[in-house]
Amino acid sequence: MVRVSGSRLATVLAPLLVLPEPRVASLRRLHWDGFSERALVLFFPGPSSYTGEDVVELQVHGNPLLVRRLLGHLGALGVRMAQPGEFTRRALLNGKQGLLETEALRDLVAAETDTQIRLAQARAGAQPPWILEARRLLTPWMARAEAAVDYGEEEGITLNLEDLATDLAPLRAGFHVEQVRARAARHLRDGLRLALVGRPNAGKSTLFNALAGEDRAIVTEIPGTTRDVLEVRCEWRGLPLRLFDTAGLRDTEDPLERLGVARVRPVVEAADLILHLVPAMDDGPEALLTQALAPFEGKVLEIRTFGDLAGAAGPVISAPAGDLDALEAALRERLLGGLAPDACLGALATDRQVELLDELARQVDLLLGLNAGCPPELPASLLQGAWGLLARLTGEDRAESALDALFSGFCLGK
Ligand SMILES: Nc1nc2c(ncn2[C@@H]2O[C@H](COP(=O)(O)OP(=O)(O)OP(=O)(O)O)[C@@H](O)[C@H]2O)c(=O)[nH]1
Ligand SMILES: [Mg+2]
Repeated sequence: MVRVSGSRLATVLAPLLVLPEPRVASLRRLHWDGFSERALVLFFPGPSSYTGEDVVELQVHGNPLLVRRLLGHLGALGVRMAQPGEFTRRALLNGKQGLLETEALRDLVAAETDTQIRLAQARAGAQPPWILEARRLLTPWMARAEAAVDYGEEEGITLNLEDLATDLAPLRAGFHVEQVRARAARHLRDGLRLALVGRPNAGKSTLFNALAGEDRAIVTEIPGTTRDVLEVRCEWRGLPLRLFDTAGLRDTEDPLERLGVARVRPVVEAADLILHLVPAMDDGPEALLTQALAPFEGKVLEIRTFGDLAGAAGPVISAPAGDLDALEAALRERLLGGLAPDACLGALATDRQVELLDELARQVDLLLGLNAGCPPELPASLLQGAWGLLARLTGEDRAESALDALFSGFCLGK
């Protein structure tokens, strides 16, 4: 399918075809350079089109050479190739969709697992309701703060910070909920990077295969089976995973095994979470391993394998027996703030979004922590700041939109 967007479409394409009735699939014969191609043509007049401009779609036979020739002819007519994402960029600039939606569409195209598709789809719809709610709560307080700054002296208008704190408290609570959801959603969007480490025969490759749902790694009773680092991307119980199987860590003379052990370090460094597998019949983790993992303490999760053979304290699993509930619970706890993947539907998820949300929460925390005696300029600028961050989040950071909303339906009472 060849898609053309722009103004003056009818004029530019006139030598090739007469545009058909809008939004009706029509058969047309296209003639150029001695070719005669029957095409299905769709015309979407602006502004009711994806880009907001006139758009025409030409469905021709899927011969790459034929398509190249058609593109060449379009070029001769004055049409140029679109840059990557340019249709969507125009849609954004022409106000056909917001920035959040555009980011969600980008994620939808890049999604690799079912959960990632569902998360991106949920963000591609309407703006998150908490953003609307935040605007509704902030608007009157911005006006009151402005009034106190501008007319405080002569009119005796003051800002009641206690009322403000009571009124905006739900906002703070809401932001904090969204922060937890957004962190989890970001992890799911990127995929959880899990490194499996442990002594030889701890059951790393067995777990790797079980989570991947396929026999990717060699499993034997011989210690030191795995040497290379293996990576697989998969989704397990709704969790998009990037799994790394590694060589069992031990002091060894075997040169091949030493090479494998040396490769574990970068994997462990890049991981979101290091699963340290310790067989349940062992007294505990080996000193060598505890020492090697000490620098990564914050992201190490100790899991007891061989749960079918022996009991032990802490999360216990058995991949051969299909008993992995403890692992699922631990992953949710450690990486998703205790949330199930579905609980992240509609949450913000990109780095840009999460950073702005964090900044927003900081502003509101500062606002609610102000002392009763402070000058109104302080709350006024924090409120403006919060408003600006919301606008940056949604991509409408034009000053007018803030001002319009601010003064509509509000007067100074004079
Ligand atoms: N009963 C039982 N056997 C297990 C379990 N996990 C792994 N095994 C067995 O233990 C042996 C070693 O398992 P692997 O998965 O190869 O262990 P590994 O940690 O990858 O070992 P290396 O690659 O040598 O470091 C195999 O015979 C597995 O079938 C478990 O939870 N219960
Ligand atoms: Mg192995």
